[in-house]
Amino acid sequence: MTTLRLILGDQLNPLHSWFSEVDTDVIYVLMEVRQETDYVLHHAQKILAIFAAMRDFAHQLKTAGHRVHYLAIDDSNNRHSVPANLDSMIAQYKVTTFECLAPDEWRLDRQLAQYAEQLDIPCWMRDTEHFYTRREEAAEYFADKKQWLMENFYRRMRVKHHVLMNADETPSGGRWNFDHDNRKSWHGKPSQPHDPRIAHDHSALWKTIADAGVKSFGTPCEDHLPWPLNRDEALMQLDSFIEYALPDFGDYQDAMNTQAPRLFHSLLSFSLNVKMLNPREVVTRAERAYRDGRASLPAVEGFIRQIIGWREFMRGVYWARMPDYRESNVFGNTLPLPIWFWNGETKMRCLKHSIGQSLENAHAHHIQRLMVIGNFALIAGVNPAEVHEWYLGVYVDAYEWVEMPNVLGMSQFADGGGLATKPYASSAAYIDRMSDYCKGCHYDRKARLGETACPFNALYWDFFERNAGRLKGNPRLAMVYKQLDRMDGDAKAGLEERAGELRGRLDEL
Ligand code: FAD
Ligand code: DLZ
Ligand code: SF4
Repeated sequence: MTTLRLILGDQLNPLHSWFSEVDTDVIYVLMEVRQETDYVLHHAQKILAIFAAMRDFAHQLKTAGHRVHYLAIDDSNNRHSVPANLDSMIAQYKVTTFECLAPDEWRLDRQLAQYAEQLDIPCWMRDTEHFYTRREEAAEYFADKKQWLMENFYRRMRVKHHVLMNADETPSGGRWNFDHDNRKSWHGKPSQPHDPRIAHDHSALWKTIADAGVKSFGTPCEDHLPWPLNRDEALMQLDSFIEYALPDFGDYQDAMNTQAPRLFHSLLSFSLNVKMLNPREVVTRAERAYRDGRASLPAVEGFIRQIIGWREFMRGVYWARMPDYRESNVFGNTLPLPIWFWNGETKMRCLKHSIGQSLENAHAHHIQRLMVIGNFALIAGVNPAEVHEWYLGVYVDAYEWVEMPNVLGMSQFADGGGLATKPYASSAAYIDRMSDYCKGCHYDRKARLGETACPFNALYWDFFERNAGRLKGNPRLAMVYKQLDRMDGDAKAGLEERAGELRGRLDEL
C-alpha cells in the first residue's frame, strides 16, 4: 500500500499534521512545473523564492526521514503539468491512495478535483490547517446581511477567537478600531528599522530557471535573494518585526516615503501565504507585545486587523464569488495597462517610485498598491483584468485568493462595491499628504489643467463624472458629487478635455 501526497508551492507548512510521524508507505511529491510558472508572467523573485523555499522544504522533510520525490524544473522526467506528473508517479510507485492539501486557488482546486474524479484509487483532499476560517465561513456569516462589511466580520473574529478582548466580551481598550489614530505621514523619524531578512545566493538556481526557458520580469536578486526560505527564517523575521517595527506600525501604516520602502511593515506576507508561518502565531505574538507593554493598542489592533480581518475576509470573498469574480468590470474599463507598469519609466514620481520599488523588490506596501498604483489604474479607466494579471505576477506574496479581491474588489471597485463601500479614488492631495512623492515631481500637484498639471487631478474628477450613473447615489460620495455639482460648465468641460487627452496617451505620462 503506497500513498502519494502532493504539496504545492504555497503549502510549505512543516507543522502540518501530515508530517507528525514518518511513514515509509507515504511518498511526498513537490514539483516545479511550467503549468505554474507560466499561467501569468511572474516577477523573477517570486519564481526564485518559491522554488528555493520548495527545495528547502523537501530537504527538511528528507532530513526528518520522510520519503520525498522532488521534480525539478530541468528534470527530464518532468511533464510540466500537475496531472501528467501525478500520472507518472502513480504508475512508478504503484500508488494505492492519492492525497493533496486543499489548494487556495480556484484554478488548481478545479484541476485536482477533476483529476481525482477520473482516478480509480481512493483520493482525499485534506485541510491545510492554516487559516482561521473555512472557505465558506464568511459567506455563511454574510448570508442574511445586505452588504459584506469587513468591520462586522472582523469584530466577529475578535470575539470568536478571543483576540484583544476583555473577559466580559468587550474589546480591549473599549474600542474595536483605532484606524483614525493610524494615519500619520512620516518625515524621517522614528528611523525605519533595519531589514531583518537574510540574503541568499541562489545564482545557480536562477540559471537553471532561466535555462529552462521560464519567462519573467523584474530584478531577480539571485545573489542576495531577501525572502525567508524556511520557517526558522520566517520566525526570526517575525521576532524582529514585533520588537522593532510593530510599536510604530499603527502610526505610519498609511505613510509612503522615497527613502523608506519598508517603513514599519512586517514583510511577512510571503511567509504567511506559503504557510511557513501560521496566522495564529503571528497574532498571538502581536497581542503578547501589547499585554507586555511593548507596543501600544492602536499599533497592535491595526496590525491584527490586517490578519484576522482583511486576510480572512478576502479569502471568504474569493471563494464566495469565484469563478465569475474574475470577469468583474462594472465600469466597462478597456484601456490597456500603460507600458511603464513594466519598467517604471513615467514622469509621475509617485508611480515611478511605487512601480520601481515593485519591480526591484517584488513588494510594495499596502498604500502604494492601493492609493498610488491601483488608484491611477482605476481613475484612468484601465481594464481590470490587465490590472489583476499585473498584480498577480509582480508581488512575491500574490496568490489569487488574496490578490484578486484586493485588486478587483478593493482597488478597482470592479465588482460594483461587493466589498468596498466606495471606490478608493483620490487626487494628488491625498498622495501629497501621505508621502514625499510630490516634491520634486515633474507635475504640479495643485494644478488641474495645463501640460504640467498632475494627471491624478483631472482623472479623479473625470472618473466620478464619467461614472455618475453608478456612483452618484452612494451616500459616502455625497461630498464629491456636491463639489462636482458646484463646478461651472467650463470647469467641468476643461477637466473632461484634460482627462480625455491624458487617457489617450497614458504611455507618455
Ligand atoms: P503588513 O502591512 O505588515 O501587514 C501584515 C499582514 O497583514 C500582511 O503580511 C498580510 O498577510 C495581511 N494583510 C494586510 N493587508 C491585507 C489585505 N488588504 N488583504 C489581505 N491581507 C492583508 N496581500 C497579499 O498577501 N497578496 C497579494 O497579492 C496582495 N495584493 C494586493 C493588491 C492590492 C491592490 C492591495 C491594495 C493590497 C494587496 N495585498 C495583498 C494586501 C497588502 O498590500 C499586503 O498584504 C502587504 O502589503 C504585504 O506586506 P507586509 O507583509 O509588509 O504587510
Ligand atoms: C506561484 C508558483 C510558481 C511560480 N511555481 C510553482 C511550481 O512550479 N510548483 C508549485 O507547486 N507551485 C508553484 N507556484 C505556486 C502555485 O501556483 C500555488 O500553489 C497555487 O497558486 C495554489 O495557490
Ligand atoms: Fe504623483 Fe501628482 Fe504628486 Fe506627481 S504631483 S507625485 S503625479 S500625485
